[in-house]
Amino acid sequence: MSSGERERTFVMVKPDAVQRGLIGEIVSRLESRGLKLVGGKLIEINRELAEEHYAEHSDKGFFEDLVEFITAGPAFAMVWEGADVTRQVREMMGATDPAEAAPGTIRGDLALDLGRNAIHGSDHEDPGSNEREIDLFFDEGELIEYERIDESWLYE
Ligand code: D4T
Repeated sequence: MSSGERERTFVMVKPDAVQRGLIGEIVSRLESRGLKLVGGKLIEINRELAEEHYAEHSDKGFFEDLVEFITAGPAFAMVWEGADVTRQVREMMGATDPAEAAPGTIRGDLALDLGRNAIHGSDHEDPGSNEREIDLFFDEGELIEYERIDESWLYE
């Protein structure tokens, strides 16, 4: 492997994008990049889980709307593996506010509004957030270790 350490990150298709039929589009982008899906499930996030996941925002004015939104319908939770994957997924997601997200990014192509921004990914600038979020949403037995057949063509 030539660049970056192989790691895992937590990614979630948010309820807006599930309702808009975008699970496949979002999974496809990550899959085509060469990232490896090691866990995935459709979930209904309850209030307790939402408050824990967004604990860092509990004192913000938008917190109540955020919790309401993320609990409003099913979300698709995933764990992806790859070189430098947490940062790479954040780059692919684009800016938090879709209005500011560059074309070509997931939010820049698929969303318009800050409160409906389609996707969540662990923060690469917050060390340990990927492992923390994976633990919050997945049991160890739900994650599968395997080799993708194209790995020797993806990594030098
Ligand atoms: P998430 O965590 O949802 O992937 O988004 P980001 O990591 O890109 O951004 P964030 O934690 O700063 O914000 C979490 C979530 O809150 C919504 N939000 C954010 C909002 O509704 N109003 C706001 O003013 C901000 C800053 C959008 C994402």
